[in-house]
Amino acid sequence: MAERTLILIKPDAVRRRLIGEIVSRIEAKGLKIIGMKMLRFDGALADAHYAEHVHKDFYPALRQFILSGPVVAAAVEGPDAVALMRLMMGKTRHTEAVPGTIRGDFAFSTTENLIHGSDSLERADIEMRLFFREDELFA
Ligand code: DAT
Ligand code: MG
Repeated sequence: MAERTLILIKPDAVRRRLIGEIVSRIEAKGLKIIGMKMLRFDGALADAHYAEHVHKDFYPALRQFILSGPVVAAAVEGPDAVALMRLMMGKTRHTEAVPGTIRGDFAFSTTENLIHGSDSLERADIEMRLFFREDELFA
């Protein structure tokens, strides 16, 4: 089933010149980028995007990191896009992300782990609306 998922190329990946590498992998997999923008988070967007994490002990570090520089937001569409992007991202912790995945190949920190991808269709729908208006998507 064709799905849409929200991807963020996080501030560390932008700083490390990995935008192209990550976009290449998404396109090489056959997924389609239907929206893309560079932006900087503000506190309100961080708290909305990471609503499930705001009360956790690691949230202050995560919030500081996501505010630390621009990100690239991408709307990605294709069959099973949510699961495929999670697979390509690799596990959250840098010590568990397998080589061949984006985090497995490039991440050396759990906080600074290069990429965000929605973890369910429900979250994808919510997160997509945080970053894109319908007229910014080109299906
Ligand atoms: P994911 O980004 O793989 O969906 P998540 O939603 O559980 O992971 O957490 C969001 C981000 O928060 C994650 O990319 C990095 C950070 N994070 C998660 N668990 C953490 C932990 N135990 N220590 C430090 N940072 C953590
Ligand atoms: Mg998550």
